[in-house]
Amino acid sequence: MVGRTSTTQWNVMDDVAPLVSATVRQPALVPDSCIDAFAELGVCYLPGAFVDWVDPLRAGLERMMRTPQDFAFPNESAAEDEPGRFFDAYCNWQRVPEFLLYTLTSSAAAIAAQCMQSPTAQFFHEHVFAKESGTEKKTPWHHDLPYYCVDGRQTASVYVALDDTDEETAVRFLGGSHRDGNTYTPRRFLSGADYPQEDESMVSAPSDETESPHRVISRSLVAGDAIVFDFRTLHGTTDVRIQSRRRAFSTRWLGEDVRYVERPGITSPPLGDLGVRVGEPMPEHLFPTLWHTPR
Ligand SMILES: O=C(O)CCC(=O)C(=O)O
Repeated sequence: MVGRTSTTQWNVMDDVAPLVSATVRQPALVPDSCIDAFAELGVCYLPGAFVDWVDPLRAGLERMMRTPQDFAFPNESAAEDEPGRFFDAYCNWQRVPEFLLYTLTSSAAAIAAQCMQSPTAQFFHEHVFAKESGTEKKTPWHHDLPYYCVDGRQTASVYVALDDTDEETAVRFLGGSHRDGNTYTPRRFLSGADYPQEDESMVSAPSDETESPHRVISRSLVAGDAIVFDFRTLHGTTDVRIQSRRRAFSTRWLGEDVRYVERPGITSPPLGDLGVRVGEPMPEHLFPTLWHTPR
């Protein structure tokens, strides 16, 4: 079965505040060079930042991949006649103990706040990706912001490689695309096609990196390396065959200026019933602020 197969309820807890106040996040000091690259290019690399988290995050992901129907928003994006497996799923952080622990105690929140240059980092959700050995399916070029029911300039994904990944098959970025003023139409991972056009102001992302005026940024990764990127930075992959499975765990963070928006199409995740009004911050009981920069 391909595409989004089934989903369970994502918000298992009514209010995450008690868990947040009972836990402490690890601090981190992001080098200025990384903060500058994030501002300039929309992406920066933190080698080895999450080495200690590789095993627990792999264990959580492994369970999801075995029984995807028990988890929220699972997708299979390699078609039945295509080799390999391209799995992704999101909004399972309340359900998978390893993901919950990482979210509430790791330095991801501190790293996101510094890269976004925001005094706070509010947690949006997590997203896992796995391509099995033999997969040729590319991740289509896209940026994340228009998939989401939020808008703002201070956003960051903290993407942790869970396997060593060569440069040809690692996720790659179009440097500076977060500042080009365009909003790119969301794209389906299975077909690579744009969502039906419901917002006239959006433009189609390049289908190939050679079509873009922006510089391609790509690196090989070692398990535990982190990439931090803006929700507006275009990213994707090649269709080079994956030689050994490559998995990743990404958390999505909102800075101080981010607010709830309604989009003409369906958002991912589809969060239409939050009781929040356009222009308000995302509700804390479900999307907790996990970092306040000490004064
Ligand atoms: O790992 C990949 O191929 C895709 C990652 C991605 O699209 C994301 O983190 O938003």
